[in-house]
Amino acid sequence: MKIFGAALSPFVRKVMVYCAEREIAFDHAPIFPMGPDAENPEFKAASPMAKIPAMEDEGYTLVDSSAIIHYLEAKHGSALIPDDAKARGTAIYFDEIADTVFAGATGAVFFNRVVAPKFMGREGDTVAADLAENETIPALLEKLEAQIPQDSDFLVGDALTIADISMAGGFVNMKHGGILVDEAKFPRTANWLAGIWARPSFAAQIAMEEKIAG
Ligand SMILES: N[C@@H](CCC(=O)N[C@@H](CS)C(=O)NCC(=O)O)C(=O)O
Repeated sequence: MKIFGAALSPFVRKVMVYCAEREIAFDHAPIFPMGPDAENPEFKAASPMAKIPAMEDEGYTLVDSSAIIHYLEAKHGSALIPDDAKARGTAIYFDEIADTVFAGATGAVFFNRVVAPKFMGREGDTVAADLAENETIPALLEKLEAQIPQDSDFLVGDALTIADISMAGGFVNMKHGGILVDEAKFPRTANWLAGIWARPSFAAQIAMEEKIAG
Protein backbone atom coordinates (compact mmCIF):
# COMPACT_ATOMS: atom_id res chain seq x y z
CA MET A 1 0.00 0.00 0.00
CA LYS A 2 1.15 3.52 -0.74
CA ILE A 3 0.01 6.69 1.07
CA PHE A 4 0.43 9.97 -0.83
CA GLY A 5 0.64 13.25 1.06
CA ALA A 6 2.73 15.51 3.28
CA ALA A 7 2.98 14.18 6.84
CA LEU A 8 2.26 17.65 8.25
CA SER A 9 -1.31 17.53 6.94
CA PRO A 10 -3.71 16.59 9.74
CA PHE A 11 -5.52 14.26 7.34
CA VAL A 12 -2.36 12.47 6.20
CA ARG A 13 -1.17 12.26 9.83
CA LYS A 14 -4.46 10.63 10.77
CA VAL A 15 -3.91 7.80 8.29
CA MET A 16 -0.21 7.42 9.20
CA VAL A 17 -0.94 7.19 12.93
CA TYR A 18 -3.83 4.80 12.27
CA CYS A 19 -1.47 2.53 10.31
CA ALA A 20 1.17 2.74 13.06
CA GLU A 21 -1.40 1.76 15.69
CA ARG A 22 -2.55 -1.18 13.58
CA GLU A 23 0.94 -2.12 12.40
CA ILE A 24 -0.18 -1.83 8.78
CA ALA A 25 2.88 -1.37 6.56
CA PHE A 26 2.85 1.29 3.85
CA ASP A 27 5.18 3.22 1.56
CA HIS A 28 4.98 6.96 2.03
CA ALA A 29 5.08 9.36 -0.94
CA PRO A 30 5.41 12.80 0.72
CA ILE A 31 3.44 14.76 -1.87
CA PHE A 32 2.88 18.49 -1.18
CA PRO A 33 -0.13 19.24 -3.40
CA MET A 34 0.32 23.02 -3.61
CA GLY A 35 3.38 22.87 -5.86
CA PRO A 36 5.03 20.82 -8.58
CA ASP A 37 4.30 17.53 -6.75
CA ALA A 38 0.68 17.96 -7.88
CA GLU A 39 1.88 16.95 -11.36
CA ASN A 40 3.34 13.63 -10.15
CA PRO A 41 1.59 11.12 -12.47
CA GLU A 42 1.23 8.42 -9.80
CA PHE A 43 -0.34 10.95 -7.43
CA LYS A 44 -2.63 12.31 -10.14
CA ALA A 45 -3.83 8.80 -10.89
CA ALA A 46 -4.54 8.15 -7.21
CA SER A 47 -6.05 11.56 -6.42
CA PRO A 48 -8.13 13.04 -9.26
CA MET A 49 -8.96 16.17 -7.21
CA ALA A 50 -5.28 16.54 -6.15
CA LYS A 51 -6.21 16.16 -2.48
CA ILE A 52 -4.11 14.49 0.20
CA PRO A 53 -4.13 11.88 1.60
CA ALA A 54 -4.60 9.50 -1.29
CA MET A 55 -3.94 5.78 -1.23
CA GLU A 56 -3.07 3.09 -3.74
CA ASP A 57 -3.49 -0.52 -2.63
CA GLU A 58 -3.20 -3.47 -5.02
CA GLY A 59 -4.35 -1.25 -7.91
CA TYR A 60 -7.23 0.27 -5.93
CA THR A 61 -7.06 4.03 -5.31
CA LEU A 62 -8.90 6.10 -2.73
CA VAL A 63 -8.87 9.68 -1.43
CA ASP A 64 -9.91 11.14 1.94
CA SER A 65 -8.57 10.21 5.37
CA SER A 66 -11.84 8.88 6.77
CA ALA A 67 -12.61 6.90 3.61
CA ILE A 68 -9.13 5.35 3.71
CA ILE A 69 -9.51 4.38 7.38
CA HIS A 70 -12.94 2.87 6.75
CA TYR A 71 -11.42 0.90 3.86
CA LEU A 72 -8.56 -0.33 6.07
CA GLU A 73 -10.97 -1.30 8.87
CA ALA A 74 -12.95 -3.35 6.34
CA LYS A 75 -9.82 -4.91 4.90
CA HIS A 76 -7.91 -5.68 8.10
CA GLY A 77 -10.81 -6.13 10.55
CA SER A 78 -12.40 -3.41 12.63
CA ALA A 79 -10.30 -2.21 15.54
CA LEU A 80 -10.42 1.55 15.87
CA ILE A 81 -14.01 2.21 14.73
CA PRO A 82 -16.26 0.72 17.41
CA ASP A 83 -18.95 -1.82 16.52
CA ASP A 84 -21.37 -0.64 19.21
CA ALA A 85 -23.91 1.73 17.63
CA LYS A 86 -23.61 4.59 20.12
CA ALA A 87 -19.84 4.32 20.46
CA ARG A 88 -19.49 4.29 16.68
CA GLY A 89 -21.77 7.31 16.34
CA THR A 90 -19.73 9.28 18.85
CA ALA A 91 -16.40 8.22 17.35
CA ILE A 92 -17.48 9.35 13.89
CA TYR A 93 -18.83 12.60 15.36
CA PHE A 94 -15.38 13.40 16.81
CA ASP A 95 -13.70 12.41 13.54
CA GLU A 96 -16.03 14.76 11.70
CA ILE A 97 -15.56 17.78 13.96
CA ALA A 98 -11.80 17.21 13.91
CA ASP A 99 -11.84 17.29 10.10
CA THR A 100 -14.08 20.38 9.87
CA VAL A 101 -14.27 22.97 12.65
CA PHE A 102 -11.02 22.05 14.40
CA ALA A 103 -9.01 21.60 11.20
CA GLY A 104 -10.28 24.99 10.00
CA ALA A 105 -9.20 26.76 13.18
CA THR A 106 -5.84 25.04 13.69
CA GLY A 107 -5.23 25.24 9.94
CA ALA A 108 -5.46 29.04 10.05
CA VAL A 109 -2.56 29.06 12.51
CA PHE A 110 -0.57 26.32 10.83
CA PHE A 111 -0.97 27.55 7.26
CA ASN A 112 -0.18 31.17 7.99
CA ARG A 113 2.67 30.60 10.44
CA VAL A 114 4.31 27.51 8.93
CA VAL A 115 3.16 26.47 5.44
CA ALA A 116 3.10 29.88 3.73
CA PRO A 117 6.44 31.22 5.07
CA LYS A 118 8.38 27.94 5.21
CA PHE A 119 7.09 25.99 2.24
CA MET A 120 5.56 28.54 -0.13
CA GLY A 121 8.04 31.38 0.22
CA ARG A 122 5.46 34.01 1.09
CA GLU A 123 4.15 35.75 4.16
CA GLY A 124 1.18 34.24 5.92
CA ASP A 125 -1.90 36.14 7.02
CA THR A 126 -0.81 36.91 10.58
CA VAL A 127 -4.14 38.59 11.40
CA ALA A 128 -6.02 35.38 10.55
CA ALA A 129 -3.55 33.28 12.58
CA ASP A 130 -3.82 35.59 15.60
CA LEU A 131 -7.62 35.62 15.40
CA ALA A 132 -7.66 31.80 15.39
CA GLU A 133 -5.23 31.67 18.32
CA ASN A 134 -6.98 34.28 20.45
CA GLU A 135 -10.64 33.73 19.64
CA THR A 136 -11.64 30.75 17.51
CA ILE A 137 -9.47 28.09 19.15
CA PRO A 138 -10.21 29.07 22.79
CA ALA A 139 -13.95 29.09 22.01
CA LEU A 140 -13.69 25.60 20.51
CA LEU A 141 -11.57 24.34 23.40
CA GLU A 142 -14.17 25.55 25.87
CA LYS A 143 -16.80 23.45 24.10
CA LEU A 144 -14.47 20.46 23.77
CA GLU A 145 -13.48 20.57 27.44
CA ALA A 146 -17.08 19.82 28.39
CA GLN A 147 -17.09 16.75 26.11
CA ILE A 148 -13.90 15.08 27.40
CA PRO A 149 -14.90 12.08 29.55
CA GLN A 150 -13.85 12.35 33.19
CA ASP A 151 -13.57 8.62 33.76
CA SER A 152 -11.51 7.54 30.74
CA ASP A 153 -8.23 8.34 29.00
CA PHE A 154 -10.05 8.15 25.67
CA LEU A 155 -12.80 10.13 23.95
CA VAL A 156 -15.04 7.10 23.39
CA GLY A 157 -15.28 4.20 25.82
CA ASP A 158 -12.13 2.86 27.41
CA ALA A 159 -9.94 2.27 24.38
CA LEU A 160 -8.31 4.20 21.54
CA THR A 161 -10.58 4.95 18.57
CA ILE A 162 -10.51 7.02 15.40
CA ALA A 163 -11.89 9.85 17.58
CA ASP A 164 -8.65 10.14 19.57
CA ILE A 165 -6.46 9.84 16.46
CA SER A 166 -8.37 12.53 14.55
CA MET A 167 -8.80 14.99 17.39
CA ALA A 168 -5.29 14.62 18.83
CA GLY A 169 -3.81 14.84 15.35
CA GLY A 170 -5.32 18.27 14.72
CA PHE A 171 -3.61 19.62 17.83
CA VAL A 172 -0.23 18.72 16.34
CA ASN A 173 -0.78 21.45 13.73
CA MET A 174 -1.48 23.90 16.53
CA LYS A 175 1.76 22.82 18.21
CA HIS A 176 3.71 23.37 14.97
CA GLY A 177 2.16 26.87 14.91
CA GLY A 178 3.45 27.56 18.43
CA ILE A 179 0.31 26.94 20.50
CA LEU A 180 -0.22 24.34 23.20
CA VAL A 181 -3.46 23.61 25.05
CA ASP A 182 -3.47 25.70 28.24
CA GLU A 183 -3.54 23.14 31.05
CA ALA A 184 -4.83 25.65 33.60
CA LYS A 185 -7.83 26.59 31.47
CA PHE A 186 -8.56 23.24 29.82
CA PRO A 187 -7.25 20.56 32.19
CA ARG A 188 -9.29 17.64 30.89
CA THR A 189 -8.37 18.35 27.27
CA ALA A 190 -4.69 18.85 28.14
CA ASN A 191 -4.58 15.63 30.14
CA TRP A 192 -6.36 13.56 27.49
CA LEU A 193 -4.09 15.02 24.77
CA ALA A 194 -0.89 14.34 26.71
CA GLY A 195 -1.92 10.68 27.07
CA ILE A 196 -2.64 10.25 23.36
CA TRP A 197 0.51 12.08 22.24
CA ALA A 198 2.59 9.86 24.56
CA ARG A 199 1.59 6.74 22.60
CA PRO A 200 4.48 5.40 20.49
CA SER A 201 2.47 6.02 17.29
CA PHE A 202 2.05 9.75 17.98
CA ALA A 203 5.42 10.25 19.67
CA ALA A 204 7.25 8.91 16.59
CA GLN A 205 5.03 10.88 14.19
CA ILE A 206 5.48 14.18 16.08
CA ALA A 207 9.27 13.72 16.36
CA MET A 208 9.50 13.05 12.62
CA GLU A 209 7.30 16.06 11.79
CA GLU A 210 9.21 18.43 14.03
CA LYS A 211 12.30 17.83 11.89
CA ILE A 212 10.29 18.98 8.84
CA ALA A 213 8.31 21.84 10.42
CA GLY A 214 11.39 23.20 12.22
N1 LIG B 1 -11.66 15.66 4.17
C1 LIG B 1 -10.38 15.42 3.53
C2 LIG B 1 -9.60 16.72 3.54
C3 LIG B 1 -8.33 16.63 2.69
C4 LIG B 1 -7.67 17.98 2.49
O1 LIG B 1 -8.34 19.05 2.48
N2 LIG B 1 -6.35 17.97 2.31
C5 LIG B 1 -5.63 19.19 2.03
C6 LIG B 1 -4.27 19.20 2.74
S1 LIG B 1 -4.39 19.35 4.47
C7 LIG B 1 -5.34 19.27 0.55
O2 LIG B 1 -5.26 18.27 -0.12
N3 LIG B 1 -5.16 20.49 0.05
C8 LIG B 1 -4.77 20.70 -1.31
C9 LIG B 1 -5.83 21.34 -2.13
O3 LIG B 1 -6.95 21.53 -1.63
O4 LIG B 1 -5.52 21.66 -3.27
C10 LIG B 1 -9.66 14.28 4.26
O5 LIG B 1 -10.04 13.95 5.39
O6 LIG B 1 -8.76 13.67 3.68
